[in-house]
Amino acid sequence: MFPKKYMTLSRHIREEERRYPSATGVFSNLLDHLALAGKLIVREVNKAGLVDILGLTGEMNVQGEEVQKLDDFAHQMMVKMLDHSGLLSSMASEEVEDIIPIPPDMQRGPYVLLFDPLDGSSNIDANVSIGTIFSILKKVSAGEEGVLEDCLQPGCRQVAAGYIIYGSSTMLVYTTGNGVHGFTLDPSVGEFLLSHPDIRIPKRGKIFSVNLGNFRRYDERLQNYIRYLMGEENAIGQPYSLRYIGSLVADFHRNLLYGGIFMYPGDSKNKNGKLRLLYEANPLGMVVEQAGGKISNGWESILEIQPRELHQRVPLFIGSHDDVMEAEEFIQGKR
Ligand code: P6P
Repeated sequence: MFPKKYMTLSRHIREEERRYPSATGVFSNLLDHLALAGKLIVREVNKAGLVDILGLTGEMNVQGEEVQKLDDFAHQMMVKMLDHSGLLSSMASEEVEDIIPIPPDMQRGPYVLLFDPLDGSSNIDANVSIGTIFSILKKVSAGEEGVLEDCLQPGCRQVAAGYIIYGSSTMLVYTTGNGVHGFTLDPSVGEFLLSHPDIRIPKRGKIFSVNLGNFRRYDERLQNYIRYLMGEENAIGQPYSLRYIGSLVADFHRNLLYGGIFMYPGDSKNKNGKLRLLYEANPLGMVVEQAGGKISNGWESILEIQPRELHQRVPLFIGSHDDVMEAEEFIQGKR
């Protein structure tokens, strides 16, 4: 049976472009290239258990972590798919310390791409869902070459953002500022098909996601908030369920669809937590706000933060609007 509305990602992007006469096809092409990179990455992720691509390359990335081969592959794939697209003036990746210039013999474009090529990579060997997160900005510096200044823009300046989750199915979720749309990969035809139009996150959830192993390091106000969620005097009159996969894209995606709050707070050991501002918090923040949710560092919207460096970390509270509001009230001593 031929589906009534066989809406592919490419067609959806172009229909979005048509709604905004000032838009150019350049932007559609950028998302097409990202989707292709995602298809090539998932092909390796899906067979990772079958070929000897698992294990460590023995190299270290800028985070001082051993690089898993799939991480490296995903990073290389993103660069190779995008650097000759003629759409970018520069890129930045979790895997590389400095910005990634466009090769001199390749055409530049007006956009900047920041990405985490394979978030959750520590879960690869356990076959847990992992993902690619991307953030797109417009170049702001003068001259043709992309520079660091182009990457260090607040999240509210993003023109698009999203992620590809490699789970029981492969989904691409993106926003260009006109709602959030989810596409599921049909491997039989190699197309991302619109499966979740206009995703809206519930105003309040019943799930909280945090690594309670760090509880002792949290400050007292945050500990009180978590106790409140686990009690029966909270807004839903029953304990919230704890769901924590340990893979940001997977935890975020579940909460986006079901509602809830994901937290990676700062603590007595790491005051800014673990997650990255530019290519983890900001893109997911644009998605969650477009879906009616909220993102915060406990005190302000993360999307207003002026970045100082590519890999800076930020305490992260993200998800249902009322849950994140409540977390802020506890953290700010108003509860
Ligand atoms: P922890 C995965 O390594 C990751 O970067 C995110 O995907 C995830 O949310 C977080 O770290 C989990 O960190 O300290 O709870 O294991």
